[in-house]
Amino acid sequence: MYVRTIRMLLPNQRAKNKRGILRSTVITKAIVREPSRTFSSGETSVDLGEPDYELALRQHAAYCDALESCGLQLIRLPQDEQHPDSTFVEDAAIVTARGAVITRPGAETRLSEIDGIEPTLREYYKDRKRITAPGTLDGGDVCEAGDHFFIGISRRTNEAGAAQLARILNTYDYSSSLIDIRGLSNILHLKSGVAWLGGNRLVVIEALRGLKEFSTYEPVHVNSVEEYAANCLFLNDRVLMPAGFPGLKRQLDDLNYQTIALDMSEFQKMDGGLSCLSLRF
Ligand code: CIR
Repeated sequence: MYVRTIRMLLPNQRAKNKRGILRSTVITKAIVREPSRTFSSGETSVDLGEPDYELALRQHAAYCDALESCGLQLIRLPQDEQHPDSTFVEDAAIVTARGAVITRPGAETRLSEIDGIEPTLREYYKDRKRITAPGTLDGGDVCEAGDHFFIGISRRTNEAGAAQLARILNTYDYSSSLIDIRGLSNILHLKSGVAWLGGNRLVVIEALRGLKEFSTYEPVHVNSVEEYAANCLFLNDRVLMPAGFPGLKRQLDDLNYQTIALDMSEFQKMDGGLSCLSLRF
């Protein structure tokens, strides 16, 4: 019933909801994968201690519940002990309304995660492209903002990978801009520092403020203490955000967004943001 209501309200992407927020394309599905017992041996560059596996499972379950409460049907992939970081499904593919792209993750240990995602994408996307060597690209570096995509060049995504993706997106009639974040040591991926909130609104961390690529957008600034919260997710009219960040929460409340706060502590320990736990389409 909830999903049908949104469809009726969305004759085009510029429609506004009753809170006055410009809406995005309706998302109906998400691919997720529970963390496996090897979760704590994944890649991480932060020093926040070892994740508690049982707590990570509970946090993941709450995340899945939140996606379902936004009207999404979940495609649940089995745990994969061979790939400790495979719960971060977002890095292995880019899924759009017009086609899917299998990535080529920038961390050696994550390269073969794509083999575990591709069979599922085959079921839903006739049109699948892929990033090829020497290109590397993590989905976490790709921020969709309606018909435009921001692509980060980072420690994981190289120039060749970013350029390949830009060309592929162009064939789907999407525009894109490349943003080099290699000088920023505090964020792993572009989406660790920027999120689209629908319409022309972006959540942006201090280090990315004032970029010319964002000049036509209305920024919602996240201060350095709350940086982790910048990776939030605008989904069917709501915003999923990490719990414990009152500054951003207040700003989103003031802008009339309906937020869902999720405890992400165990994923944060492994350098994971909120968006990276699902592939939404
Ligand atoms: C990694 O370092 O690759 C994983 N431990 C975390 C990846 C998080 N991905 C994301 O935020 N898109």
